Amino acid sequence: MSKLIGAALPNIPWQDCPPGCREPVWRYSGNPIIQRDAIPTSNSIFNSAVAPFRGGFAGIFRCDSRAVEMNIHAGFSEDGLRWRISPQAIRFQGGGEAARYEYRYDPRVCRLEGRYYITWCNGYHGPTIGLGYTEDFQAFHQLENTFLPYNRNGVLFPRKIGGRYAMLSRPSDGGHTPFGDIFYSESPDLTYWGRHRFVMGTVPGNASAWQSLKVGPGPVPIETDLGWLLLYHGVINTCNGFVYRVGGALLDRDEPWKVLARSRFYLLGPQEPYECVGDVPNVTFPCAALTDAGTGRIAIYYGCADTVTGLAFTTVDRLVNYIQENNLLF
Ligand code: BMA
Repeated sequence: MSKLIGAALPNIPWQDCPPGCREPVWRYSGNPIIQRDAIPTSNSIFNSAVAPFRGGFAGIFRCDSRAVEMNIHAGFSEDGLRWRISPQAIRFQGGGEAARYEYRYDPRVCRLEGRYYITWCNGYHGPTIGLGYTEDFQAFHQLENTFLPYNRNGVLFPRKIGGRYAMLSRPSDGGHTPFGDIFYSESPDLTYWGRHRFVMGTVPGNASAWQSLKVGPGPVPIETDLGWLLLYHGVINTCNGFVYRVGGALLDRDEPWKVLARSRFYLLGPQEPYECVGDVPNVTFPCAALTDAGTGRIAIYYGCADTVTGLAFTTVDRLVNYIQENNLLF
C-alpha cells in the first residue's frame, strides 16, 4: 500500500478501470479531450499542463498555430474534461532579457507556496527552461530563465527539498535531440540553480528498449509516502523515427536524485489512432497529473502525436505496485 501526500481533490476527473483491463494506466473513453482546432487559429494543442484552481481547473496549453508557431495559452475548465482555451497567447509581465523569446512550448504547472509556477521550453538562442508564475491565470509574471541553453522538460518539485527549490530537467541540443538523461538541480531563490545531480539515463541494450534513446521528466513529481512518483517519457529510435512512451519511477523523498525503483515496462504507449496518427506519429507525452489524496486517484494529461490532448487514469497503489514489481534496478 502507498499513500498520496497532498490535498484531497474529490472532483478529480475520473472513470473506473474497464473490466478485465490489466494495464497499469487506462485511457479516458472520450479521448482526445482537446481537439487540434479547439481555438480558431490552432493547428494542434498537446503537451499541456493543468492544475486544480478555485474549485475547478486551470491550465497552460501548448497551442501551435496554423503558422506552426509554438506558444502557450491559458485555459479553464469546470470538470477537467471540457476546456475553454484563450485564443490569445499568454503575455508575461517582466522577464527582462528572458522575455525576448523565440518560441514557447511544453509547459508544466506547479503549485508551490501559494503560487502557480509555470516552466516551459523557452527559445532563447536555442531551447532552455523558462520560468514564470501566476496567481489567477489572468496576470502572468516572468522570471529569469533557469538554465543555459540547451535544455528541455524543466519540472519543478511542489515543495522545497532540503531547504531549497528543486527542479528536474533534461539537458539537450538545439535540434531533435538524439540523447537525453534526467538531472536534478537546486536553487535557494528560483533564480540561481546549481548542485546538479544525475538522476537517471537511458537503458542501453535490449532490457527496456522503449527507453533506449532518451528519457525526460513529465508531470510535476507526485509525493507519496514511499517516494516521489515520477512519470517520464522514454524514447526509442526506430526505422520510422522516434517513438515516445510513458514510464514511471520512484525517487527518494529527501534526495530525489536517488532512484528507488524504475519500471522496465512502459506504462502507456502510442496504440490508439489519435496517438499514432498526427503531426508527429507515435507520441504519448505526459505533462501533468492531478491527484486526489482522499482516494489515491491519479489523472494523467498527455499529448498525443503532437496534435491533440488525451487523459488517462490510474491509482497510486496500482502505479507503485507496477513499478516495484517490474523494477529494472533489481
Ligand atoms: C520533443 C518535443 C515535444 C514533442 C516530441 C515529439 O523533442 O518537441 O514537444 O512532443 O519531441 O515530437
